[in-house]
Amino acid sequence: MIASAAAAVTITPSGVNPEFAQAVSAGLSRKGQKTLPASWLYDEVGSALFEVIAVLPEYGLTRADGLLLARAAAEIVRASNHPKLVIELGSGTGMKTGHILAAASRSGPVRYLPIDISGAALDNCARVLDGMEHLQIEPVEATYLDGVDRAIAGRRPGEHVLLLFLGSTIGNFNRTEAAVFLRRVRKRLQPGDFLLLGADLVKSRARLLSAYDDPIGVTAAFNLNLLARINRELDGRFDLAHFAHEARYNERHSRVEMHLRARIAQEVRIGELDLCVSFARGETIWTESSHKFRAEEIPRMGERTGWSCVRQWVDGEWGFAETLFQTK
Ligand code: AVI
Repeated sequence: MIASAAAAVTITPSGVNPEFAQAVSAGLSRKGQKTLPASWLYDEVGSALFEVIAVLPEYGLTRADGLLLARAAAEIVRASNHPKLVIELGSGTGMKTGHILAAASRSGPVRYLPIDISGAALDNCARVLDGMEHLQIEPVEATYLDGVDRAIAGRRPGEHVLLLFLGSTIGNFNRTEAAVFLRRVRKRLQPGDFLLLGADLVKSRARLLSAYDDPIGVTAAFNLNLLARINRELDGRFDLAHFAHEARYNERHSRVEMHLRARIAQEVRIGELDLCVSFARGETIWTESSHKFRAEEIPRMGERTGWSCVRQWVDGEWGFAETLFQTK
């Protein structure tokens, strides 16, 4: 059963999302390294491209996450005391979560509240899971923390929460931001609630670089779509042929960085921002970081932010971990 969703994004009369406009203006006006926040990679086109990335042979992350969840679902549900309220940060396609929900609803009704800023992603997720027996789906269209507040507000007496944060989205925060985020999530929950955190593990540079710079160019399109989105939504004049996708492995920070490199010196006008941005040849816009973890680092990160580690499941083939935490 699918319950209602509410809009979260404010659009001005000109059709411009002011938060996107502000992020682009701030990131491209910076002195030094230009940046664009990774969260803006996911418009309708970007989300569709990410779904293709997830099935590329070179990008094992999503497959490893799904396989681990399929294998460990019954254990996860048992170790989290058979939750009746499952909340997910990001709705994904609902496929991976289906394993957990199927195991949880085996012993009776379960309410599932996926939280996503994208109404389209929530619709897809609901479509994939609709019809599962004993499952009530209540999508929440919101940013993560606002969504948790709203989801928790509807908690029924005696219900404890299993909060899912899968797919290594935690890796798209830097390590400090990740700790702040985990602490903020913890503050919203109660003793006896659980968090299942999926995180990609450190692996060879070669493996990581081919995952983030695949030979058929899907990840390049995913990255370049951010400039195309600026053209579409903010009357930008980026010539995409003048930028190249670049994936770098930063060993010191154990992270893959995505950049867009200017192939030539150029000036780009963005009409809605009344802004002209200059690029030197070779200069980059840093669009995303994907941090990679050592398995033993993840329980420590939780312990420092108000969580106790209950158990960890590791996929050794690709290198991915699901870690179950309980509130301290
Ligand atoms: C969503 N996130 C965990 C993906 C990642 O691996 O950081 C996004 C992605 N970027 C490039 N490829 C996939």
